[in-house]
Amino acid sequence: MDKTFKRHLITAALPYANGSVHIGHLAGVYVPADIYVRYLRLKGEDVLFICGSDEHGVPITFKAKDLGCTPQEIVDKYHAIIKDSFHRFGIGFSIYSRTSSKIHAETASEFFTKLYENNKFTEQESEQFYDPATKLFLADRYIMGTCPKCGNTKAYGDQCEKCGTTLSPEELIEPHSRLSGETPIKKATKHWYLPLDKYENWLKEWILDGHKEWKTNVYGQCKSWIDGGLRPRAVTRDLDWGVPVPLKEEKGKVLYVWFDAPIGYISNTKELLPNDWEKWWKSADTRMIHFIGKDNIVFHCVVFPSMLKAYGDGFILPENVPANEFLNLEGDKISTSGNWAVWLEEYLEQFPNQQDVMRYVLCANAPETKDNDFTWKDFQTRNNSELVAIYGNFVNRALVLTHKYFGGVVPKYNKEQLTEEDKHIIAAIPEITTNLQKCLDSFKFRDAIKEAMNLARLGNKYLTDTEPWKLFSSDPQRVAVILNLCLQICANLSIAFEPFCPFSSKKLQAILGLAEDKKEICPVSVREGKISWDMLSRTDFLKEGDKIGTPELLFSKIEDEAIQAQTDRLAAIKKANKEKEQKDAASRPLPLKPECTIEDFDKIDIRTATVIEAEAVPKTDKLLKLTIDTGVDKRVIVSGIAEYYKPEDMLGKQICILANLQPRKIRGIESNGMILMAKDASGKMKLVTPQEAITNGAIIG
Ligand code: B3M
Ligand code: ZN
Repeated sequence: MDKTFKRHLITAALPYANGSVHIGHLAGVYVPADIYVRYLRLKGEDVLFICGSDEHGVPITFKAKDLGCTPQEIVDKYHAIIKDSFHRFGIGFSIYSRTSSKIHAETASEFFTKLYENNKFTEQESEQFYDPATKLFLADRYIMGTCPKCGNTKAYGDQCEKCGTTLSPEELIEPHSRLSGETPIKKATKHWYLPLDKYENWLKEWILDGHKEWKTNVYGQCKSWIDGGLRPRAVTRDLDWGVPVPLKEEKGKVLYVWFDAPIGYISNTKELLPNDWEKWWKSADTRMIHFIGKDNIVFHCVVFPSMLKAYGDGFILPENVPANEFLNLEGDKISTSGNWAVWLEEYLEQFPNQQDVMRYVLCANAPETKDNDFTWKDFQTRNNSELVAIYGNFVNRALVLTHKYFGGVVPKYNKEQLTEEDKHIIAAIPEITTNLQKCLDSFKFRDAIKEAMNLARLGNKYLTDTEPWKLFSSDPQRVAVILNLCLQICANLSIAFEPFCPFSSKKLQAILGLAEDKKEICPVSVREGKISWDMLSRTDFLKEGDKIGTPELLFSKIEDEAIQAQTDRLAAIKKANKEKEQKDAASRPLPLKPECTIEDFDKIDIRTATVIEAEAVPKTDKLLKLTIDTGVDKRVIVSGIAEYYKPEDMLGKQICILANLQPRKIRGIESNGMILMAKDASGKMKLVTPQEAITNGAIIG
C-alpha cells in the first residue's frame, strides 16, 4: 500500500440465492476474503466486510417455476441456508444481508434515478421476443427450441448446452416460450443503456495505466475487454422479478441484475451503518477491495466502476480486485446442476468441527493464478501430514511437555542461558513472519499459509533436534529454555494461523491463556483485546509463571473410511449423470450429414433379403455370421449385431442389406455387404426390416 488509508471496505461477491455455497465459491472468493479481513482486523485496522445474497436474475425465476413456488420463496430458503453456513464456517462478515431488502430497492432505485436524471443513460428501442400468452418479453434464455447444429430439442435462445454452440433465438428451429410453450413474436421495447464506450478512455487510464499492480489474470481480462472496444450495456430488462425501474410510465421492467447487485454492497453498508455509511463509500481514505471469481471481473472492474464514476458524488473505486480462477473437483468442472460439488452445509454436517481443515486445504490449494483441482485424497493428506503431523503435533508436544516437567507453567530462563541454536530459532521467527506478512499484503494467500506452516515446521524441528525429554533429569534448566521458546512459538502460531484457521487459533489461545472469554470466531468490528498482529515474532509475550491450560489436540487424523465415503458419493453422482446423459443422448438424433445428390444415392444398392443361416463368430462377442438369400444370390455377411440379436432371433428374418458394398474379410471370413441397422446417438441398434414381407432382392430407394 503506497497510500495510507484509514479504513478498509472489503466486499465479497454476493452469491445468487438459488442454491447452496460450494467449495468452488469458498476457494475463489470467501476464504481468501475472510483471510484478508481477519489479517486486517488483527492488525487493528478499521475494516468492514460486506456481503449478502444476490436475489434477482432470471435463473431464480426459473428455479421457482420448476419447483412451482414463487421466486421470493426460493430466495428466502437459500438466503437462510447460505447465511447460516457461512457463519458456521467462520466467514466473519460485518453484515450478510440481501438484495430483496427494502433498503436495497430504495438505494438501487435512487442510483438509477440519479443517472437517469443526469442523462447518463441512452435510451434505445429494439425488437425483442415476446410471449403473447403470458404478455411478457422473453430473455434469450426463456426461449427454447431445436438446435440447428446438433438437433438437441432443448436448446436455449442463447446457447445449446449439448453442443456448446452460441445461438440467437432466431436460429432455433421451432422456437417456443419456456413459460407458455407458445411461439414468440417480435415486439418493440425500450431499454436504458449505460454507454460504456464513453468510459473507455477513462478506464484505460484508471486501470491499464494506473493499476498495473493488479493480478495478471485480472489486468489481462480488463485489457482485453477495453482493447476490444466497449459497447453500451442495457441496465434494464423486461421481467417481473427484480427492482422495478423507477419511472412512472414503465411497467413490467426491472433493473438488470448486474446493475442492482453491486449496488447491494452499498445498500448493505447502509443497512449496517445508517448514519455512517458515506464515510465508507465516499472518502478518499477508504480502501475498497472486491473479492470475486474470474467470471465477475468485467462487472467489478469495468461496469460497476463506470456506474460509480457516472454517479460521481465522491464515490470511491476499488483499489484492487484480487479475483481468483476456478476450482475443479476431482478433475471435473464443478457443476451445480450436475450436483458435482462439495456443498458447504453438507461438509459442515459430515465433518463437524473441522472448518479449519477445509479452510486450510482450500487456501493451500487456492486457484490463485490458474484453475486448480480439489481432491479428497489431497484433503486427507494435507490434514494428516500437515495440520496433524506438523502444526498439531508441535503444539501438542510443547504443551504436554510443559505440563509434564513444569506443572503447566511457562518456565523461567535467563538470556545468558540461550545457546546458538536458541538464538538461531529466535532470529528465524521474524524471517518467517515477515514473509507471511508480505504474502498477505499482496493477496498471495497460498504462499502465506505455507509460511505459517513453516513456523510450525521450525518449532517441530527445534523440538526434535533438542530432545528435551532426554535432558530433563540431567539439565532441567536447559529444558526450561527450550519449552519456554516452544511455547512462544505456539503463541506465534496462534496468531499466524488465525486468518486461515481461526477455530484452532482460538482453541490454542484459550489454552495459552491469551483468549478473552467471549471472543467470537466472527468478530464484527475492530478487534480489541490481548492478541494483535504486532505480537508476532515476539518471544516474550507468554510470561514466566503464566499458567497453561490442559492440552487438547488441535486437529485429528482423518481416516480412509471418511474419504472413501466422499469418493463413493461422487462416484455415484458421476454414474447417475452418465446414465442420464446416455438416456438424453439416445433420445436425441445425431446431426445430419452434409448434403448429397441423387447421383450419390443412386450408387448404392439396397435390397431386401432373408437370413437362412445364422451363427456366432467364434471368440467374438459382437459378430454374427449370416448366410442370406438376396433373391439374386446366396451370400455371407458378417455383422456386428450379436450384442442385440442372437443367431436364433435372426433366422428367417427379412432384412435390408447394402448389396453392392465392396467385400472385405472380417475375422478371416469374407463378408459381402452390410446389414442395415438403425442406430441412435448412444450407439444402440435395431434391425431395419420391411414392414410387410416382400420378395427378396426388392430394391429400396
Ligand atoms: N451474484 C455471483 C456469481 O456470478 C454474482 C455476484 C454478484 S456481486 C455484485 O456467481
Ligand atoms: Zn446443439
